[in-house]
Amino acid sequence: MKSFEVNFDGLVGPTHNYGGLSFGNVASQSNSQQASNPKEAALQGLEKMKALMDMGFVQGVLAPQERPDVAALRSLGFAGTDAQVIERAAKEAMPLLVASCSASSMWVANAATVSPSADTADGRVHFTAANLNCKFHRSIEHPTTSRVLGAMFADQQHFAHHAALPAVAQFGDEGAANHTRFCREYGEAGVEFFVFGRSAFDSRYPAPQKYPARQTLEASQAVARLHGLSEEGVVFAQQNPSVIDQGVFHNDVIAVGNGELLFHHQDAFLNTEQMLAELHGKLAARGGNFQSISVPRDQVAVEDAVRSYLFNSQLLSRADGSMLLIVPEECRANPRVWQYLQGLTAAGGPIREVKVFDLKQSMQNGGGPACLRLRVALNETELAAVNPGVIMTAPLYDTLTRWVNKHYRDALRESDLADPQLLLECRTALDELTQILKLGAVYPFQIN
Ligand code: SUG
Repeated sequence: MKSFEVNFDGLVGPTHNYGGLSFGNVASQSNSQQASNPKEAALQGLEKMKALMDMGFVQGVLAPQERPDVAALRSLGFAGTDAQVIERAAKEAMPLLVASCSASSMWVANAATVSPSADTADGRVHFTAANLNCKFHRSIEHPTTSRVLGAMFADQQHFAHHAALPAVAQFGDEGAANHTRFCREYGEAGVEFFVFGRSAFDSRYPAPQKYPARQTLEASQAVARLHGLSEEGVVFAQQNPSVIDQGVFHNDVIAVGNGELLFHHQDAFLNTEQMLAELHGKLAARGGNFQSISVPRDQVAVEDAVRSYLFNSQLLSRADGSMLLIVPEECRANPRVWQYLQGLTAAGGPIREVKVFDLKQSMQNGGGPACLRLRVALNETELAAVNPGVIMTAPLYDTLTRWVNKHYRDALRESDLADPQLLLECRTALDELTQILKLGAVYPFQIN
């Protein structure tokens, strides 16, 4: 049976703004308070989806969330009508209003961890929504994420959904941003690679000193158990705490994997040799030939990786078996990174082509091509069971482009977030979107 890796990209929501909300994420902190352009952000994302579809990849779309999140503000004690809740939060606690307006659900690599059916004990595709509990503005995403994923992957014969892990730092879980899967073919059993930043219960694992490690070993282990993965099909590895302290807040900022290949920075992990040997051995037992490309620090420093997002790229398999790397414009702007990429594609290795995309609106908040997509490996039968409304087609692209142009603003500043009209605009747009994507009622304003 044929199998595919489907990329579901997060559609940027109408409240995209630069709130400076993510301590440890260099771009988010340095672009705080700048005016954003939600319309441009959404169109840039749609263009990437369309380009991948045009190249022959199966592409899906994941809906944004209702913002401002009035219910989150109510849970913090702001009361009255929706407009009064927003007005009071703006007056008394602006950072909370900003957090409740974040369009951060666009970075769907953090929406969930997904295990394909070939790896799981019950032969279904498993999803665990990420609790994202390191940051308040992200911790409020998972209830709606679960409803949206449930509406996209509704068929219980093929899809199993798990609620987010307990909402405490000991089980901090950031979803697929710290998870990669190696395999020979997408439909065959593979090796799932979980990367954590610290351990909550075992002090033998070193932790970063300056910035938070968002993913714990215990969270990754819990997800592997929930999904029914076997011991032979998983590898757990620790991120190098010193790169977290240099702004690598998720592993997908310093490594990306696809098929049998791991493309990573030399300094990405702790105990790298041992980890590579384990990956090699476990994939070999599944008939695969694990390979890795380590980018040396004397060619690309960690700082260059963080600024350019070289590793936050999409590594895609082409029909001829070679691979294509989708990188952000910032890679071309960095001479060392660009030179490295020229050498990489000329070397005759597995990565033969690089394609550049302008994702500046998302990049300025620390979200590159890989952050914007959730990978779901599916066989033909499973793909046929996905809600067809969320699979990208040329007409859907046109409809979504018109929808963005109709509803989105082209500038948003912090002062605009207090405008109760923004909530109405957002709800009107999302109500229409659920009809376009055939999701049914998934937003709080539609179900309460
Ligand atoms: O969680 N930025 C996101 C970026 C997430 C990137 N995702 C992956 N690497 N997979 C984060 O730090 C910034 C929001 C603001 O500051 O307005 C933000 O949430």
